[in-house]
Amino acid sequence: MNGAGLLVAALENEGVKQIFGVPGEENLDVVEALRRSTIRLVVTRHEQAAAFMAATHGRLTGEAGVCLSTLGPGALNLTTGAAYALLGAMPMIMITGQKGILSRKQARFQVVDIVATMTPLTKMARQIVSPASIPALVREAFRLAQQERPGPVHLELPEDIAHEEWEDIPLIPPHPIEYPVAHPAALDRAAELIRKAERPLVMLGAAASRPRLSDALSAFVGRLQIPFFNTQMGKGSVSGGAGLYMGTAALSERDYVHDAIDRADLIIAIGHDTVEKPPFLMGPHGPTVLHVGYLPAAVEEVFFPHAELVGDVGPSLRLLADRLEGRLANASALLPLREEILGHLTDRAEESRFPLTPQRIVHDVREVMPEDGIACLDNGMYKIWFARNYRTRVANTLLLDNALATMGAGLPSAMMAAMLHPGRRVLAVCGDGGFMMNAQELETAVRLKLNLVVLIFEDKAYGMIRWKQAVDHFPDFGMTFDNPDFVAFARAHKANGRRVESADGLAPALEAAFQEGGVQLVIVPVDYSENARVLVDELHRHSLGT
Ligand SMILES: Cc1ncc(C[n+]2csc(CCOP(=O)(O)OP(=O)(O)O)c2C)c(N)n1
Ligand SMILES: [Mg+2]
Repeated sequence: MNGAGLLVAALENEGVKQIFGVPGEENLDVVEALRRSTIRLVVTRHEQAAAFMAATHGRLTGEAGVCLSTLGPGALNLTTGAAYALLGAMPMIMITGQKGILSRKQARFQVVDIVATMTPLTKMARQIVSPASIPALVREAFRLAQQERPGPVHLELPEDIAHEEWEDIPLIPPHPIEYPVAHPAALDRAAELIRKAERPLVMLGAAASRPRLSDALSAFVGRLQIPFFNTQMGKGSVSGGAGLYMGTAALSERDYVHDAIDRADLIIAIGHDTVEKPPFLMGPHGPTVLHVGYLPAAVEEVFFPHAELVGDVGPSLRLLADRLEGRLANASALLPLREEILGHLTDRAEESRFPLTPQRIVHDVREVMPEDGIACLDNGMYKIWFARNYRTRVANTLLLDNALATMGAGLPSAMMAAMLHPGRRVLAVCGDGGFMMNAQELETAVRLKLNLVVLIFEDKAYGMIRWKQAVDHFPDFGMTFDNPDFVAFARAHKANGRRVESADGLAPALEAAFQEGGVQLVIVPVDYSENARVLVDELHRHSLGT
């Protein structure tokens, strides 16, 4: 077997079912080994999309997704995806080609030091220098990518090592790992803090969305009856309409949910990852914060917990609840604020203005999406509206990126969700800017026969930056553009497209798109004057108490 064959056998050994990417000539031995394997090669139209898809596979399953590229230019196109997976804690393996390392028949043509490029963007970046090292290196790569805190790993396979014949080497079988549970002393200290709290509040952060955690979190919240809010990436991690949800901290301060946060004397921050835009700002007079996580907390200017419960989060929370269940007199002290906070989120949700308000769009999307439907967001102004206003009841049903916050990931992440969950409704939500950053993948989605609706917010602008420009009192300048005819664009890709022409037209358009199946674009004109009206003026007045 050659090096490529060994690599592909090692990937099969890890349970890999598909690899996304764009091969180059340096990968041809790998491509040939894939052809003979059980692994499907899914070519995309840009490596960045392949990386976003592989990362989303890791995010949704806990098992690393795999992407592939050639050397130099192709590998460089994976870097944004690497950063997306690194900041977002998504397990992913990137395999890139390279010219031969034992001789240099093409001098430095296309040669870039990709291992050095990937080093700060990954948990590990290695060049494979001998087929003999492949089984151990691949096992190590998956172990590192998947274990807490998950992230990307890069392996570079030079073409001569890929081609080199070697004896068969035994593969290393993977095994499940249970993490250690929090120390009893830490559990006692945490229980004491919570018992003494007068106004406790639970915060669910990004790590709360790990696929394996959702049942344990729901049980914890249900047993203790402490109200909770979540960060953007912690959204949906408690299932069921627990009646304890207080809102999502999409902004760092002054939003309605901060009425509860500002009054809390203890915040139990479960799985908070400071890659997210801060859900609240700690200061010298703020609440006590208890960090609960797989790993110790990172200390930041705005986040410096006073106590920590470190260990496997699910079992640790069960032990914590065992110490506290039925003994918390003040568990629900902040719950009376709930109605008022959530009430604001329905403002203008049914207004019939056209172009539509963002609140109306979020409302109508929720109507059309079943509880287990998955909405995958790109990055733009609408992300704040979805984070604040879209209610989730099933874990990982609103996928958004509040870590790298890159544009361009909405469509590829939705494609991956649609591949993993063919029986569920999957919606990509994009701006007219972000959609165009990976619009070429419509062809991939059609070729893969995915059922997928892409909702495009059309404001003919980089709306989010235009909003910030206005908030900061800069003149309106430089942020507008024109769009292609998106309906024709969809048709050109053998997909279908429809424009929403009235306020009442959105929900039926989405419903029809889902019913028809296949790849569907729905273009909705949006009125972003609401951004300043609500997110600046109204919240400012609210924070002043006027
Ligand atoms: C790759 C990338 N480039 C630039 C940015 C900065 N940025 C954040 S939001 C945004 C505008 C997004 O425009 P659009 O997708 O049309 O969404 P809108 O805000 O208009 O709804 C920009 C340029 C980014 N986050 N990622
Ligand atoms: Mg836009």
